Amino acid sequence: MSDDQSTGNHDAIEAFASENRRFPPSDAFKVDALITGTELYDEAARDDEGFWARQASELIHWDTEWDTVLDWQLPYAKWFEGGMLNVAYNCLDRHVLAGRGDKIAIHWEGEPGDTRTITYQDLLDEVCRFSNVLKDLGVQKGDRINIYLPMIPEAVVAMLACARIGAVHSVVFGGFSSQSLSDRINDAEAKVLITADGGYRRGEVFPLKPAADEACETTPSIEHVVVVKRGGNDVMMVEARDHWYHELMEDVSPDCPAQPMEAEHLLFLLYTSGTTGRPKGIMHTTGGYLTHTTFTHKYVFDLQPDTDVYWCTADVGWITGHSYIVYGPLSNGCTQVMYEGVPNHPNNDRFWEIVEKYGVTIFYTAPTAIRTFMKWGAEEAAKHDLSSLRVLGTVGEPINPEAWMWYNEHIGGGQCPIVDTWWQTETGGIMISPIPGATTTKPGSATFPLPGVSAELIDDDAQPVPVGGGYLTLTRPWPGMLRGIWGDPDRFQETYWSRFPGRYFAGDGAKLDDDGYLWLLGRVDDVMNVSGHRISTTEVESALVSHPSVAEAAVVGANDATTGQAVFAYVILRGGAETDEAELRAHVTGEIGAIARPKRVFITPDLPKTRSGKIMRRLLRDVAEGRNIGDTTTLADASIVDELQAKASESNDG
Ligand code: 7RM
Repeated sequence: MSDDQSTGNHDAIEAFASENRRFPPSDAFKVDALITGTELYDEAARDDEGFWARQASELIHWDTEWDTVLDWQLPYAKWFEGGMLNVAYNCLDRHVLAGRGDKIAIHWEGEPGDTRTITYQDLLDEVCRFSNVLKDLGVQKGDRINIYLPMIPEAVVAMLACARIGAVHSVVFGGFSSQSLSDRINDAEAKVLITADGGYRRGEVFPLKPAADEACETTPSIEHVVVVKRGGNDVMMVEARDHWYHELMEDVSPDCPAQPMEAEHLLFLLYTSGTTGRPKGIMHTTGGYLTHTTFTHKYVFDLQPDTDVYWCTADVGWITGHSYIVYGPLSNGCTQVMYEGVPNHPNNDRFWEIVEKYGVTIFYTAPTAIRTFMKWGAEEAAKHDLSSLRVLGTVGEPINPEAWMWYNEHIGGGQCPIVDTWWQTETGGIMISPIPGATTTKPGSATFPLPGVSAELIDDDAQPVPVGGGYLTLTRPWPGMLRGIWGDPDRFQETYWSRFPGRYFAGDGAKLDDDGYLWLLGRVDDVMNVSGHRISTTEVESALVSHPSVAEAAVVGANDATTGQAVFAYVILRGGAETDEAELRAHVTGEIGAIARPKRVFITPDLPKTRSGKIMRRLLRDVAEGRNIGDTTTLADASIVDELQAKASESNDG
């Protein structure tokens, strides 16, 4: 810990760890890189609106030019008003019209090993037909459509068909329960539900249609259910309400011209769970969102459209799937891989087999996946030729420096820049990230705001923090920003704009180091207070993961009579590795200092995670404080909490 970091009186979070390894872009990478200098940053710093306007006109096809770039009535932004465009046209038609209809849009790989190769022409035809199907079912511009599908190409088709006709999609991740689905349908008052019989996961068919049926018992707005056949499992079809996708698609016209939409036309709702109460329907609109996702997908991944094979491992049910499987990549006309299943079916090397098979060049995944690969051991990746890879990305949580180093060495072969991309469902697209040909990276830092993004770290009194810990805020509107919460303007104002007037704040802590690099420190609710020190769970977790035996760690602050809170750690070991509680406590003391030494360290086979893979520290806090666990509905595997509770009580007795 350096002394200069304790000088601020209002440090929201104290910053402890320091990381001095640096990775400048290699000369070999810079030769063909899109950006190697500061030109975009300089341009945007002079005039951010002008910068975004240039991106919008260069990257997007507009049927009608806009009149005003930005109308900013805090907290409501309107981008490119007066402009008209169609998102599906930008993702499909324009590539086909430019002679790239035979280019592969999607190499789809089913979990059982079946594959589909889909060109831009194929995708356009399928989207046009399904647009006509929706119209025949009575869907009109502005109507809400729910999508509850596995990771199959029809999910992309359904989203783009909605965009083509101006319907608003609301995708619900296939792992959510019927209750979550019906809550989301009812909040949006959706008219049509698009689902499947089932999909493949871990070698088995997981049924979706029964959950959809159950949801529809309490969703009066649903008029039609369209069912894609994928799992082959038996399903019940309700007369007049339910229709097979393949039957509807049989005799429908493939002709459906794209209708231009207003730049601020609602493109989709995506529900995200708040800290309390019911989920929020985050609203994203057309022109700004497409500009933001197209720009960031191109420059953050240094996209070379003629040669790259891009793979984002997210599910389309999350914002990462929306922005970086569907809209950004297809708008940029690139070739991508889409995979249906889990990373360990049939074996732990499935991802690396896919990278080798398709020659993936850009790979984008989550820290939780990387830490799982660490646990499985580097030999899984070593079984395959990964030399096609040239850019690696991460998103979803802070990446611990040692997980970053492992990714760099064992997946990137020491050759690939890593882009650690910070953003949120609410931001629509990437906000803070390296640009791979231009930015010297440090393991664990998301580095700097992208050109056109204004981020500022502040303390409790909203004073800027030049060095050290603080709250991450955004001070200027950006094109992909959320336009509100569906049906709840007060909650929009309250959640994001009230804590620091005039600024957007969605709950993350961060620190700035002496070189101006940003380090995300997790949600501010996850900050611990030990003897009056505000310690980030992320930093203690990273200290634990820097021990050679540790693959993954989750840290929480639990009530403690003497220190206010005490540090409790839950640790997953790397395959075959051994260590014990005393050694790990000592290791944290060595890395950070005695102030962060865990009171207890529990070695566990698993950790409670949300369905999108984020560690649920709230549940661990409940376990550590001996409370019974209440709501586990958003948990991926609820049984792990029971195991941890058993472990906690055993060790307390002993
Ligand atoms: C894209 C996505 C948003 C929250 C966000 C952070 C955390 C995401 C990073 C990260 C550190 C990153 N949308 N987060 N990316 N933290 N470094 N690169 O994940 O709405 O589901 O979550 O995720 O806390 O606020 S999200």
